[in-house]
Amino acid sequence: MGVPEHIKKEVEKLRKEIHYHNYRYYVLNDPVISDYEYDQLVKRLEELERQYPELITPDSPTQRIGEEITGEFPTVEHRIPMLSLDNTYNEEEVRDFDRRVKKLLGDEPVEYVVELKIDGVAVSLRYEKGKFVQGSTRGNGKIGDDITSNLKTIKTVPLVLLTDDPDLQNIEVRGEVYMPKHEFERMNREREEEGLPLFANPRNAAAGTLKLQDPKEVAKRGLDIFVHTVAEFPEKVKTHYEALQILKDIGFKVSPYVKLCKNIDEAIEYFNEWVDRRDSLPFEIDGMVLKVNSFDQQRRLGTTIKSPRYAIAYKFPARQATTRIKDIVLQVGRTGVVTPVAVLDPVHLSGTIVSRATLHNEDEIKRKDIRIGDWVIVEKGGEIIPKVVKVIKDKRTGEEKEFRMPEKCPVCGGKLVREEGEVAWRCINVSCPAQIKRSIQHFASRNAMDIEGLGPSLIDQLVDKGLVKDYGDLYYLDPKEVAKLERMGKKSTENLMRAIEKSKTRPLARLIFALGIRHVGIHAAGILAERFKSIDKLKEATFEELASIEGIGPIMAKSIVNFFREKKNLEVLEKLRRAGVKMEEEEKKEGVLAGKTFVFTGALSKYSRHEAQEKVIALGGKVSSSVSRNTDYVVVGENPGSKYEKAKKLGIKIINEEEFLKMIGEA
Ligand code: 1X8
Repeated sequence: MGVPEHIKKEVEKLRKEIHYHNYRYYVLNDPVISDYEYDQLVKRLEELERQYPELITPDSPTQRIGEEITGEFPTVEHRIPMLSLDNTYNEEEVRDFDRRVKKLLGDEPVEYVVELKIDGVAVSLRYEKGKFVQGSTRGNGKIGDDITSNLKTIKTVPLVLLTDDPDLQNIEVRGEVYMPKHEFERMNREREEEGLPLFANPRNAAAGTLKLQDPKEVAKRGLDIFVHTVAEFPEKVKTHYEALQILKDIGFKVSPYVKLCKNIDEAIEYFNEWVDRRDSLPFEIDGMVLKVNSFDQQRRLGTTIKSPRYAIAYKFPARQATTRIKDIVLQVGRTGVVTPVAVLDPVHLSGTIVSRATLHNEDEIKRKDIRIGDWVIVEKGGEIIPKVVKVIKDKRTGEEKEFRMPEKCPVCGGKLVREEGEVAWRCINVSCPAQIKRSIQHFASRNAMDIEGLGPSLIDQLVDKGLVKDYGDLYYLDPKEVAKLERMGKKSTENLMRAIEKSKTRPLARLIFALGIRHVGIHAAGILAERFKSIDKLKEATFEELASIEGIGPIMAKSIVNFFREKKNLEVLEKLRRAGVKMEEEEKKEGVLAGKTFVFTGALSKYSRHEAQEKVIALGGKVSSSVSRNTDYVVVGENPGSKYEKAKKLGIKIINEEEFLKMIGEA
């Protein structure tokens, strides 16, 4: 009886695919499917080859063990093969492993040690007479690269062992070299600045670094190692768990996250714990390793040519998957930043179903050439929202559509603006529902209109109940409606209404700040109030006029012009005016400190630094954070800083708190 024709076809197809993906991954360093999907293909092929051994050929991808050697280093023949672990992806496969183990051992109880599976590069370290003599990569499992000098640069690789035990002088240990996440990020930042290609992940970065022919450069890259195995342990050591303790005692870095489990249930429980914890580690792990604890049992279980029968890798759920982009939509954040988001054909990822992925911004879409209809690889990293890693261009049909950034906000219809030097498009309509809570919070905040009692939870209720649609509506609130809100009694409603009323007469500078024009802080608002004296004048100001004002500059000028160009913003301003909010500077107060620039240093007793600055601005003065020849007064409080010294040096007039209070008519 021969092998069914459709099986032969499937095997052939699988081999072709796997060869192709090997090439993409190892040669081009540009995979087009996720690791998980790749493993599934290999698994299926292995399964069919087990079922029909007559189909196995020497060139089947299953017959090649491990990676290629580089050819640039001397090679090392491993005295004891460096095996790889069988991967499992779900609880059932892990329980199958447990059943297999128990069956082979004649149903003895089995303890497991469960450890982190470090996502790095496997290495072997050989010690003779207690000294580090040779370090190598796995290579193909039998022969690897001699990378002794590179490994010596890793500070956690002991050069001499911390023991005199004669049984431990000549040992070979196995471990995983990795690059910590922060080192990876730092290195990629540097590479970006130098225009070098970036590493895709910390594992690739570690592998690339170990291949360098320049140990000095390797030393700079912050590699580290966890050691987890001794190739051959002396007879007297009976368990893997003990062995780990000994490794630690004689100078190796051993992962602290190791659990001795009485049975497979405990092992699975520990695995599950790490599914959620993994992101809290400073290095990447891609699963857990389960090992039979007893060395006697390990010996009896033995190994296959490829992997031990006493250990498996239990991999975390895939964090990458391939799917199709159905559409690209815009999401508006609380600050008005518009983020393009891919709407996906729903796909399983890390135990959840993902149907959206962030595309970051317009430039990223262009850079990755992402189009609607594209097949893509999505990945869930440490962040909550998955991202699109890359487009699988081979799958393009020609039907894909390029994405054009819309001109209008999808939430409110306001015109989107993109400022020079920024990647983000923004909606600058202060009444845009996506931003309204935040814009009201800002409007009511202490340095703006200072509406006491109007905090975040009340704003939430006002907006959610539809009582306000922008900050202008605050001045038209019906007290009867407000009193119905949660935690709002008669008294607190009265207080709120009074605070709102009181805010109508805030100085112009505060109102300008309160509007929430991007880049316009309280300091700039003071300059604008002094210069234009009313909202109407400010509204009429041209870009050139604004940009020429000292302390404003082109970015702010553009932002101000854009703000008053948005029709919806003008409508809100009209609401403020009709409600009686003061929209020009009062002549009488103004001028007391007009034209004078103040710098504060040290702590004042009556007001906070900020409040004192507010006073100056309200009285027409200016505030600066540093002393220069343009400074008129330096107000010195308790424990003044270097500004005091600078003021003395430049001969600027120095006054104390009392003199300052006199100046503003409060002493
Ligand atoms: C590979 C790994 C092992 C361990 C951690 N991370 C790995 N990548 C461990 O035992 N803690 S064991 C192993 C292997 O045997 N191929």
